Amino acid sequence: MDYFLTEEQAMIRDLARQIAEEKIVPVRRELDEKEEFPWEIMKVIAQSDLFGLFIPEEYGGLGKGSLELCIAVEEISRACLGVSTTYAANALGAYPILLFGSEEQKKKYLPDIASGKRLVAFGLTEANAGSDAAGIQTTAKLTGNEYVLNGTKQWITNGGEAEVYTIIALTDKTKGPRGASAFIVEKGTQGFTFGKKEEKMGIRASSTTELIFENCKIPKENLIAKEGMGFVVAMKTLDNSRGGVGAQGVGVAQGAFDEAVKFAKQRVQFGHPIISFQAVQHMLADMATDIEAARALVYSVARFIDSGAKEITKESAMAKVFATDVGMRVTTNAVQVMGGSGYMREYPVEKMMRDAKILQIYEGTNQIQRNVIGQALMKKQK
Ligand code: COS
Repeated sequence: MDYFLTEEQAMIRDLARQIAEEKIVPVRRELDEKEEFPWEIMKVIAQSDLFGLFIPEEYGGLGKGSLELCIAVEEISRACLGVSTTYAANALGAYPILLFGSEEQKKKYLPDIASGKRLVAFGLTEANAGSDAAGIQTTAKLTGNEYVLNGTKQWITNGGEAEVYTIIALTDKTKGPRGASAFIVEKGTQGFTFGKKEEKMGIRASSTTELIFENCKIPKENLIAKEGMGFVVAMKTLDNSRGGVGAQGVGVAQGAFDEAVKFAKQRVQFGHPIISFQAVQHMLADMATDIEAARALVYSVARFIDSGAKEITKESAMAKVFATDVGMRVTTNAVQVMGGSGYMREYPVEKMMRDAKILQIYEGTNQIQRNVIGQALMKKQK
């Protein structure tokens, strides 16, 4: 399918594909087995300027948008979702500053994020606040010129490895979601430590840790936007990043599909390559159609976001839910097409299937995405 990418967008795709094939594919199995953070690959991505894709030129980025980011995420995801999670979560962490930061905050943080010098992480989730994001308990109390943070964030992607953290905490416990505020916290700040590194089913190259705040004092200038805007900052951040999770679904599905087709052409049973059997052809046909539909939706939503549309909540939820369900379905069927070989670690599809599962869970479960779409439909009818 021709998605009518500009010359520049095609160049970004080719560059990300080259990095994926040359630098990620050869090491993905080892990174998965050793649960090793992909620093070497992050350096290559930084040298290629891909961290700055969505950051405006005035802050050292390339001044591109969601579509370019989705294209890069998709290509990296084709090779390894663990690596692409690290890359995409960096954008997630940067969005609160990009969308709501003051001029000073943007000047201070975005150039280093664009160059890949400093990784970012987004801290919303807590032990008792996952789908119910408004249920957070971490507090931030203004004392003189400082906010004092107390609480623990859980399952934070890039935890421990990132230098900069955008954190949602309560400045007024009595106000529910309207009592939340967003902050920038730097690694190394006194009272800010990391808990255990999680051992995961998939995306094992990525780092997932707790963030622990114990009387952690940060300058009051590190408040993003205004007190009480934290929940909106978080929701708008997720609105902008969920399309990227959809792109991860497209990428991992494409990666698994390519392996399944290659295998089905080579594997001979009953005297014929298994791709000649209609049962296998039908599975591959559904997989190919799913992938194209998911890519078309993800690119359309990214273009919609880049057009400057204000209301993107429903559409980004649709891209996330559809493309990540495709990611799970296609990787599972790739294992099925490849049979016993697909189940073995010698082939990459078992890892892709393990990795794909998280896409239906993080940045809002796919059940929550359907709630978000449903709520938007209800509002429209009023
Ligand atoms: N953009 C702007 N504002 C939004 C918004 C959005 N996308 N979604 C909600 N809000 C606002 C609402 O308008 C409401 O504001 P008012 O109080 O001024 O009316 C406020 O935020 C609370 O919204 P709501 O009542 O809908 O909140 P709920 O607690 O019912 O939950 C969902 C809303 C389910 C959408 C939200 O909690 C969610 O997305 N959960 C999943 C979170 C997630 O992705 N977790 C993964 C960890 S982050 S990587």
